Amino acid sequence: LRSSDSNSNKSDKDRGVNVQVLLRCRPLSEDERRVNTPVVISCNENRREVSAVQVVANKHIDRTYNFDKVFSSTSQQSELYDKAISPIVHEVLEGYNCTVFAYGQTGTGKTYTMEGGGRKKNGEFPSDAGVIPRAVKHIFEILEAQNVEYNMNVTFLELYNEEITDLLAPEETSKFVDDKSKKPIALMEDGKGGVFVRGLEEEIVSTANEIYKILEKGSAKRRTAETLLNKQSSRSHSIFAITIHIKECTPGGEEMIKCGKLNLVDLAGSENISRSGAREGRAREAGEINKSLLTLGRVINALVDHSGHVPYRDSKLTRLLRDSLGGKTKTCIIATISPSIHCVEETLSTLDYAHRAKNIKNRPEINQK
Ligand code: ADP
Ligand code: ZZD
Repeated sequence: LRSSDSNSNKSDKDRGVNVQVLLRCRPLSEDERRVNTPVVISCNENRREVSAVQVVANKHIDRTYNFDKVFSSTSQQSELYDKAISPIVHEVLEGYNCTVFAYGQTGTGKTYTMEGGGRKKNGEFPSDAGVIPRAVKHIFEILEAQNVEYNMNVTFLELYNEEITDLLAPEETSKFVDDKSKKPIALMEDGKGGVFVRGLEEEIVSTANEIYKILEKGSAKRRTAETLLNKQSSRSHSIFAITIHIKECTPGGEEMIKCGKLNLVDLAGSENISRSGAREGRAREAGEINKSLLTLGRVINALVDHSGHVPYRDSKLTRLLRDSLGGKTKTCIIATISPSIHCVEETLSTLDYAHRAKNIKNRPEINQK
């Protein structure tokens, strides 16, 4: 079910469009290769299949899953961007809201995929730049080629232990001074079934370089907060969002504003979430249950099973991204896995989770004024 002119196509609206689920397997690390770590994952990109071999009681159990796209361990950042994200950016510029989630166990490449490893040296675009810097670059390239009037703003936040940190907020001069001008961050209902983050810094931007500077600022703030508050970065979610308003003239000479928003979400590590939902035992005792990640799983289950109540309100992540899960946003999930035998249990859990998420249906709509 695909259509580029979804605006005039009723079937999308009636039946809904499935959340797109992609699978990416990272390569073995140098250390893993050095000790000859066995690989248990094989990807077939053309058949869009991934298989995991598990040895149980001396028997090889082979499990195969299908996804909308599969990226093997040799896949490059540019390839993932061109095949999976570039079409999404075009939809954002047509006026859709789109969300990309990275989901997977810690160490499987969520941040590598979303942000990338590269830093900008001598102004060159790093070849291992991830989805965020590539989307930023691409959006400006398209807008500049179109010669349209637009304005744009970005937000960047982190969610840790159900607390929101604004990664773009100016440095607090002192934690010990009661600064009346400091706006507290809070999630507010907008009265139309949505939520917004009150007090969140929205930076107005007009060039890709400005956004890179903002990313730099955000990353620095994230690192400081991690050190200062002893945060474990694998337990935080980060959301970078770009909102674009484009002014267009209809052939009849009327002015029209199209508005698209792109949410790029790097989720907390999934290792404490079991295949059935909550992980009992060790993780729970250690207080390692991530409420937002658990609720995300429950929301997905409720949507897929049509089991009535969908517990969006139970966590900040699902309140913030409610529209991406069964709403009017186009959503893509990138599930990341390791090829190593040592991760096979978590990998199967990720594959099951991601495969189930394929059944979520959204009803995307263009925002137009
Ligand atoms: P996560 O965010 O899921 O915890 P990271 O993005 O930090 O994982 O990745 C863990 C390590 O693996 C990093 O050193 C990263 O550079 C490397 N890595 C992840 N995915 C890839 C990939 N597709 N190609 C090359 N290196 C990768
Ligand atoms: N993953 C790196 C940042 C980190 O954890 O520090 S890579 C990209 C998206 C969101 C935030 C940062 C980046 C990143 C970067 C690196 C160094 C300084 C600022 C920003 C990046 C990577 C490639 C191109 C542009 C930005």
